[in-house]
Amino acid sequence: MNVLLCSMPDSFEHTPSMTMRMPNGALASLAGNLDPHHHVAVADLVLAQHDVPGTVRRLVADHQPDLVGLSVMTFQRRTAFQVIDLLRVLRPGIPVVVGGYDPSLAPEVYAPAASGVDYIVRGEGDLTFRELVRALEGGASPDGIAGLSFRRDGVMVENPPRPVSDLDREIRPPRRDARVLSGYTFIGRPIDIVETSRGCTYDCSFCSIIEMRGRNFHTWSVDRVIADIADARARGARAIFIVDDNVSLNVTRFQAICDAITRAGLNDVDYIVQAMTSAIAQSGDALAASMRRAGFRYVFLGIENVLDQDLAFLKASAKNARREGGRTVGNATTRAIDLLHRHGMFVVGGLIVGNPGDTRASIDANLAFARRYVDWPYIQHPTPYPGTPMTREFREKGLIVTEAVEEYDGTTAVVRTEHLEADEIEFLRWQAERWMKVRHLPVVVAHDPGFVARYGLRMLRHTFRGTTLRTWIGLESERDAFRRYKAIRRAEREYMPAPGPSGGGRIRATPPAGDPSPAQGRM
Ligand code: B12
Ligand code: SF4
Repeated sequence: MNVLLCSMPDSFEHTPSMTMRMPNGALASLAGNLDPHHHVAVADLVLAQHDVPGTVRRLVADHQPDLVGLSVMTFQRRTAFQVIDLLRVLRPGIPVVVGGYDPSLAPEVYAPAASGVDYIVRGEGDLTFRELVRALEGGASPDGIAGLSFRRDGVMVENPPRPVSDLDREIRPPRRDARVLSGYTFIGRPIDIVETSRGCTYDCSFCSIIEMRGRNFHTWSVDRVIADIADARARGARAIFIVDDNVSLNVTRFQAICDAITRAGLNDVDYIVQAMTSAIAQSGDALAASMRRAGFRYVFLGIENVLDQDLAFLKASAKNARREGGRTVGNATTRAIDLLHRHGMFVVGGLIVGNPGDTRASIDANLAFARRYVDWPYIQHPTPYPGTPMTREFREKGLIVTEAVEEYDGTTAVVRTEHLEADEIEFLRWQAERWMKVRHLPVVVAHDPGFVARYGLRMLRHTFRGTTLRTWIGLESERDAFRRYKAIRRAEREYMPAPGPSGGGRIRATPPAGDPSPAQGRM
């Protein structure tokens, strides 16, 4: 069969496509786990933001798919429906499969026949999708396929869930050669992604991972990880993002991976990873030194918040606790940052501001912390993704201000606090964060001078979009610039322009009639 797999084009404020266009790890993994005789084309539409409808048309014409699969995050839901509309115009009868976080955690949104979706793959998709394609090829019923929802007589039937996979035994390596678009980049370097494990045993209230797969941790062997990194590197990657949910759950294993990278001579690549502050702080110099030797450059730390009350709300106290002699002796964040800095790495500071009890002072405290300690801010607002415990709390407190999920991109404030309006929270973050980003520019110049020479001005313009000469010379307030920035963001979210004479394009701007609103169902 000809299978076309697409990820959605939508990106958000902290990952402007000019500097960061990453492959979606799910699609290459799905491709690698299909039976080898299928023709699979993987297309990350983030590489085609300038012309999504045209690219979809071309992909359909070039690959003549018998089946299309879409990977969807919640903030990409609206775009996904628009892409499905276009597919229905181009190939009316084609089976459409959706998977990823949004279809898994809000399947009811994709259930109405008007959604245009035929199959929903819930949770880990590699094996479910393989079995679905086998069933379609052989004309068999999808009845017994665990983890699948399928349409029968117009109604979406939900098969039982599939247990999480035993990675080494069951999940084959990704197929990067199935990608048909090019241009993945991280600040000018070709980038790829690698998984070494899946899952997490914590239960932070804002994170989708627990609802997605439960609390567990599964790993691949170090040898398989090194082979995968070597494959990515051989295909040209000079930056690699380790996308594990929480690689730092087992620091001994993580350090073994770092050392194996060095031994294999794969340390000429810039590595990026996300880690817990407690794990980094606890492991001291040994882990940090191994990471640096292996080429780790940016470490995203899930600091979440610097105030205890907020950490408690986010259920992120334990993962940020500093422990000595078996006792908690404070917060691990500054120690983790100090260690990473001492070993020459940069900290991407993940903070969440705008929690229910937040005041201007508590948000300011977090912004001041970021200003002082982190190299690159990755500050977000709590976002009510389907199925998270935090979403339930925000809903119960009546603090969610919009159900327009295309705004659920993490940097658009879609909830208010008990003391501040959503817009005010976003303004405070936006105003502070731009300058923190500018501060990191010299580091980027030193590492990637060619890229900065080419794109530096555009990067600055992007960071300060909304700001005009009038703002700089004080003829208008920063709030005017912020309003303009918000309008630009709204426009940026439109990836599917209105239909032209050739048809296609935006057919429907809102989710299909008959959908439960996100307020219903599992949100
Ligand atoms: C790596 C990562 C990123 C990277 C790269 C994203 C990319 N290019 O895809 C970066 C840092 C850029 C990123 C950014 C964002 N991310 Co992110 N990210 C992740 C992370 C850590 C791992 C995702 C991954 O690659 N996993 C490995 C692959 C193999 O697993 P998978 O994606 O789950 O895919 C499997 C199944 O879902 C399924 N599947 C997936 N798609 C499809 C499609 C089909 C057809 C089928 C059949 C099956 C299927 O099968 C796959 C294989 O088993 C997750 C999870 C986490 N713990 O935080 C968050 C996560 C996916 N991100 C999330 C969000 C919200 C974002 C942001 C919007 C904001 C933010 N929090 O940073 C931005 C926006 C991204 C953008 N496009 O601009 C949310 C999504 C929540 C939701 N309900 O939508 C998650 C779950 C984190 C969370 N907050 O809980 N992210
Ligand atoms: S530690 Fe990270 S992956 Fe684990 S539940 Fe918390 S935010 Fe999610």
